[in-house]
Amino acid sequence: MTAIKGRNVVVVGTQWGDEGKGKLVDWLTESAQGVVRFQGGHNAGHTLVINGIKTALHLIPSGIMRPGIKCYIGNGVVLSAAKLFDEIAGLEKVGVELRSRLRVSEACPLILPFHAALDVAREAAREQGGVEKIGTTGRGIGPAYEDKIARRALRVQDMKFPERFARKLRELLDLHNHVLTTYLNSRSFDFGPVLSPYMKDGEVQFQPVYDEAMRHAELLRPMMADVSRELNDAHLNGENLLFEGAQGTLLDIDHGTYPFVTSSNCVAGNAAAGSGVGPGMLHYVLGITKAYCTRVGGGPFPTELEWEVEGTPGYHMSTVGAEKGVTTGRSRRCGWFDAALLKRSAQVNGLTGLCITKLDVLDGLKELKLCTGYMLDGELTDILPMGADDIARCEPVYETLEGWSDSTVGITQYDQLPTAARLYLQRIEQVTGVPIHVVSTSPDRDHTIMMR
Ligand code: 2SA
Ligand code: MG
Repeated sequence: MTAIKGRNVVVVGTQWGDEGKGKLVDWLTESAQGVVRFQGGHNAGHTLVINGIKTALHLIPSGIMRPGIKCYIGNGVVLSAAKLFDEIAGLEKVGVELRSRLRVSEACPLILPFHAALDVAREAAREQGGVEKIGTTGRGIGPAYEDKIARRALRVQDMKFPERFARKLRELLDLHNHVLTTYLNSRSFDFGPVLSPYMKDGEVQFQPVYDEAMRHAELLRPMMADVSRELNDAHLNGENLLFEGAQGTLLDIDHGTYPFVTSSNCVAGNAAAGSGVGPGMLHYVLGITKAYCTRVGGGPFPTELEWEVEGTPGYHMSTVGAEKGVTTGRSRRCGWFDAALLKRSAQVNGLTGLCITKLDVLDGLKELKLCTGYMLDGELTDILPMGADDIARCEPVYETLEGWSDSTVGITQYDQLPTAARLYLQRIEQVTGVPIHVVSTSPDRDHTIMMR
């Protein structure tokens, strides 16, 4: 697999997240010395199965499960120190030694307790106002990025200077308490456990937020780093780096189904900006693509199927594929493979190759549909249009392909796949114009087909 291994690789999700990036990142770390997260926060959820043991990661790069690999949290990530230390504690409990291997950019904006409250309040306000919810994970991701873009965020580096931290926190609380009080007064809304430890007299209090942050600051200090410099040095030393995308291309703030998106750029180009390296350091872009489509949260999904009714193909995908969110446990919506969507993804990421995951979930379906384009305003288009409003008006155009009844679980050789499965994969390559380099036939690390 020299086409992928031996160079700096970016791994991105090409649909709405949950394509199985974690397994591939973990597998690719065999030949990498460093794994880098460059966007998102603890809204991500990667499941890894190693030696039959399931581990869920949210914030820490998947490479952490392999001894000796360095893991970097780049400047593009919004960091909840509280969640980071929860995750560290969980990993240490199962014997993963990591503190000396984890490097956190000093330029990461912080997610503080009131960000989650604002996130939850905004969603509730949408619902009460009769507007479709975004379906966020409620982790405070959007409000934290808002503070970053508005140039008022507290960053990891501020934690090193208590007075500076206190001054900036007071300014931030002035603003956000005003917003939160408005939400509280204008609607019967209960922030419940999200904020209760920090609230008094209807306001978020400075002291508990500050005290907690300072406790975390001390723990975080040994991991604080100039990640940009360390990555550039690692590259000069001939190390291979793996950039691990979170969420998926259609959740990208610019290129996704806006406004039903997350608040960061999930596309491959952000691996550079979100970690502090130049685009010339990114050599190969692997697009992880589920053999069908899923989405959690609101927003348009052209090939969505009925997935709650027993006996339907959507129900088959949902149950056989165990389609539940790793972070929030929400059920994922399911639908047919959308090659026109993948075409958009291939374009905005500059994909070098595809990895098709969960092919085995389709075992046993009599026939499969594959979306090759849409009818929009009476015209045929072969690529997903931009933004939720136009995407919601698309009528998918399908081709029907034969399914297969044999099990593909655990197959590691391409020529052992049923003929119909091979034809399905070939058709995906033809329509999208991107070669398939890897096929995954179960969550297990070893159940992987290398194409070239
Ligand atoms: P947010 O919280 O502001 O990022 O939510 C905005 C939209 O982004 C979607 N989103 C996700 N979609 C799929 N997987 C995600 N991570 C978890 C996982 C999700 C989970 O990997 O399983 O456990 O529920 C993720 N994170 C954000 C979200 O659904 C909104 O549509
Ligand atoms: Mg996930």
